[in-house]
Order: sequence, then structure tokens, then C-alpha cells
Amino acid sequence: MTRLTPDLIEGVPDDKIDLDSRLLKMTGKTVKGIALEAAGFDVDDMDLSGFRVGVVPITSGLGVISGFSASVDAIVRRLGMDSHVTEGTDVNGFAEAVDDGVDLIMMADDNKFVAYNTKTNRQTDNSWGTAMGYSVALKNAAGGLQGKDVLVIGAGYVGSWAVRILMEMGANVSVTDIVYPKAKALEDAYGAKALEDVDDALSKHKLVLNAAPAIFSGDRIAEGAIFSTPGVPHYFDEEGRRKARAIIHDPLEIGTAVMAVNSAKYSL
Ligand code: PYL
Repeated sequence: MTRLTPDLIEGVPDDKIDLDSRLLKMTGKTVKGIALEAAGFDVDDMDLSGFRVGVVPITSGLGVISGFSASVDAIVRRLGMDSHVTEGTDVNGFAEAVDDGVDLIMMADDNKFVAYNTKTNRQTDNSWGTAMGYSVALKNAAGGLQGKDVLVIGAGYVGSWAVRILMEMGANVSVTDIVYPKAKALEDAYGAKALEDVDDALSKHKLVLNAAPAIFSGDRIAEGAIFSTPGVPHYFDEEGRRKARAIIHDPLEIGTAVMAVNSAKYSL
């Protein structure tokens, strides 16, 4: 996974950017609505105030990302849960949260970001949460995916989950990656169609889930395309922004919200 940097998450969740009103316009749902659907609930809102969450800063590997725990905490509070960042870090922070009796513990090192449900010993991981959240967003923006052609760009953790999720949603899924054998492995495992030429694949698809840290120039983008694009860095040139019907992106909020709601669901 591509590591976030403090500048990418500065002010996340940010009222000035107002992700909810952009998402409402593109998908008809808020972040919470997408997270609830992703977790399997058939409602747009739900009282989650009974859930207590501890966010534990993790110093191992490349260390703490300034603002990361605070952003996760704020995202979870925006869902209506009662959340705080632990004073201790790492194992100390984990023990502190357990002693405090929280329902969920959220923590990330360089390879894995999880929402751990302390009452059920089950966890939801960010790769699945991101793939599911952005697939639900794409489905709503497209008015359903049954029988529609969808391109997944990137065959890493998020892309691999997205291939499976989108196929379960009834889409005809193609997958591409700059390392073609990775896309081919997903074809062999799940039956998605592996495409070798990324630019050609992009120009032929109007529904795209981009799970790669890649930037695409506007002349490669199909007119009226809908992009559901968690990948960072995130950039669309002027032509791309003009041609795309919708570009759904945020650096952290959708994936984190899905993780929290899905792990909370284990207790219900
Ligand atoms: C979870 C994000 C989504 C995209 N990239 C992933 C990433 O940046 N992972 C690294 C997270 C490290 C967090 C650090 C801290 O502040 O606790 N250990």
C-alpha cells in the first residue's frame, strides 16, 4: 500500500472540502451511507453512539504519520461513535484501550490498518474496507453494476479485493496492472479479464476503480467516465476533469469509515 504523508491527510475529515456533499451529488449517499451499505446494512443512517473506539498510534517501522491518528479519530466520531486517541502508543496504547473497555481498536503499521472488535475478536482490514467502500460508491454513481463493464486498475491488495467485490456485484470485470503477471494471476484465480495495455484499457472503459498509485492523462480517459479512485497520489489534468462524469476520491475517510462500521456490525 502507498504510505500516506501528513500533507495528504492535513485537515481530514475537512468541512471545507465537504466530502459528504460531493458524494451525495455523485452517488446519492454520504460517507456514512456508503459505509453502512458496504457493511451490509440496508439503511442510510443508524445510531452508532453506543460504540466506543480507541485509536492507537503505532511507532514501529517508518513511525507515526503526523495527523494520522487524529484523522482516523475524527472520521470515526463523524460516524457518531465515541472515539479517542490513546495516550500510549503501540502495545501500551492497545492495553490502555482494552482496559478502558472500548469496543473497537483502530491501528496501523506500514503494512496493515485494522479495526479490531474487542468483543468478538474479529477485525476488518483497510484494504477490504477501501475496496468495498469504493465499489459501493461506484455502484451507486453508475446506477448499478449488473452486466456492466468495469475496469480495475492495480492488482495489489485493494485492487484484488475490488475485482472480487465488483464481480459479486454482477459487473464484467477487467483488470490491468503495470506488472501484467499480477493482473493475469487475478484472471486465473477469479476469472476477471486481464488486460495488458493500461492506456488502451482505460480509454475503453467508462466505469473505473483505480487502486493504483498512478496518474492518467486526460487524452486516455473515456468521455463520461466515472472514476472511483482511492489511489494516491491523486491527480487529474484539466482534460480528464472535463471528460469524467464523476471522480470519487478521498485519501482516508471512505476506507476508514467502512472498516469502523463493518467491525461494529460484528457486535450487533
Ligand atoms: C492506511 C493508509 C491508507 C493508505 N495508505 C495507508 C498508510 O499510509 N499506511 C501507513 C499508516 C501508518 C500509520 C502510523 C501511525 O501514525 O500510527 N503507524
